[in-house]
Amino acid sequence: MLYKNAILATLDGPKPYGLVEEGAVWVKNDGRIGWVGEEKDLPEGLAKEQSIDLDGRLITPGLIDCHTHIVYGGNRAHEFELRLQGASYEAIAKAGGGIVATVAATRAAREDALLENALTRIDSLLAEGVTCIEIKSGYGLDLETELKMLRVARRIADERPVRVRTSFLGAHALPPEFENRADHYIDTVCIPALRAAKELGLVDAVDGFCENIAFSKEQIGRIFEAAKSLNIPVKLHAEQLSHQGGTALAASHGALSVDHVEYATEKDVMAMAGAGSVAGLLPGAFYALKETQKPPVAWFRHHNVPMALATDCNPGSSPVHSLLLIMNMGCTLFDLTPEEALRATTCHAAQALGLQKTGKIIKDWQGDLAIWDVRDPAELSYRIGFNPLFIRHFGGP
Ligand code: DI6
Ligand code: FE
Repeated sequence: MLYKNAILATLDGPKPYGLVEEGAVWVKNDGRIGWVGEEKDLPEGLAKEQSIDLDGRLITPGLIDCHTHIVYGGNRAHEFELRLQGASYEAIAKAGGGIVATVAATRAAREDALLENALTRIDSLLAEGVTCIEIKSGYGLDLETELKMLRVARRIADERPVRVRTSFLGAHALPPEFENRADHYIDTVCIPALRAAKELGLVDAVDGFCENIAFSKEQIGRIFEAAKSLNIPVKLHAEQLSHQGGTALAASHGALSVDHVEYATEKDVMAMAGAGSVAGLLPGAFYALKETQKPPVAWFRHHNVPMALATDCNPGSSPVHSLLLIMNMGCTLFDLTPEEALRATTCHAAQALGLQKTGKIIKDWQGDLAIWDVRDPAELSYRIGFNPLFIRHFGGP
C-alpha cells in the first residue's frame, strides 16, 4: 500500500516529530515499510503504483497501548460510588473489594465470555488507531484462571487485526484463600503458574505489583529470579501509592519498563537510566484515584529515561478505554509535551514491550500506521473526547 500527499510524523531524525511535510510511505506486502520520504523523491517504479492520496492528512506510527488489564470479568462501578463517598482505593482493597473482587468475577466467567467482553473494549482502542496492545493476567491468581486469561489475550490477536503482547501478573494481589501466607502463594501458585504459562507459549513478559497492599520487593524478587531462569523479561508496577523500592529492584533485573512510578526518587530514576528501563506513566489511574503525587517527569528528561503512556485499562483504578485521552492527560496532568506524548504511545511504548523496529516510520520497520484527519500532530493530544482517525493500517502479524 502506497500513501501519498501526507504529512509524516516519522519520529525519526532531529526535527520535531521527525516531520516530513510532503511525504509518502509505502508498506510492503510483508507488512514492513518499503519506502518513506519526501514524495518528490519517490523512485519512478513506485510513483506509478496504485496509491491513496491523503490530501495532506497526518500519518503517525500505529499507537501502542503498552500497559492494560483489559481481560477481566465483571465491573467495579460500585467501588466508584464508594470512592466518591470518601473510601480510599486501599481501604476498599483491604475490605475485600478491589482486585480480589475482579478475581472472583474472572474465575467465574467462561473463557468465551471473557473474550467477548474484552473485545468490546479492544474495539474502542482499535478505533483510535491502536495497532499493538499489551495485556496482563493477574485476575486469576490460581493456575487455571491465570492460563485462561492469557489464552484469551492470545485469542484477541486471532479475532482482531492487532499485535498482542502478554504479561504474566500472578503477583497482582493475594487471593483470599492465601490470607497471611503471601510467601506460600508465591511458591505454590505464582511461580508454578508462570512455568506452566511459559511452557504453553502464553507469556512474553513477567510483571508484578510491588506495594504495601500487594507484594514486597523480596517477594517480587523471587518471581523475577524465576523469570530470569525462564529467560523472560520483566517489568513492574512500582511506587504507585507509596515508595517500596520496587523500581531499584526492577532496574537491577534490567526491567523493560517500570510503571506508575509516581513516588520514584532521583536515585530510582538513575537506576532506570542505567538499566535502560522505560518509565510507564499511567495518568488514567492518577486521575481516577485523584492522586496528587505526580511522576518525576523532569528527572526522566534529565536522565534520558524514555517515557511511555498507557491506558492501564482495568475495572478498578483506571477504567479508561481511550489512548488519545491518555495522551491528553499525559500533557495536562503530567506536563508532557504533545511530542513526548506521541513518542510515549509509539516508539517508547514499543521499547517498553521489547519490540524491535516498531513505533517509528523508518524503512524496514514494522508498517503499523495510523492516519489522522488532522494536520498538526499536537492535535492528537490537544483535543478531548474527539477521534480524528481516518485509516488504521495494521501491517500484519
Ligand atoms: N495497579 C493498577 O493500576 C492496577 N493493578 C495494579 O497493580 C489496578 C487493578 C485493579 O484495581 O483492578
Ligand atoms: Fe496496571
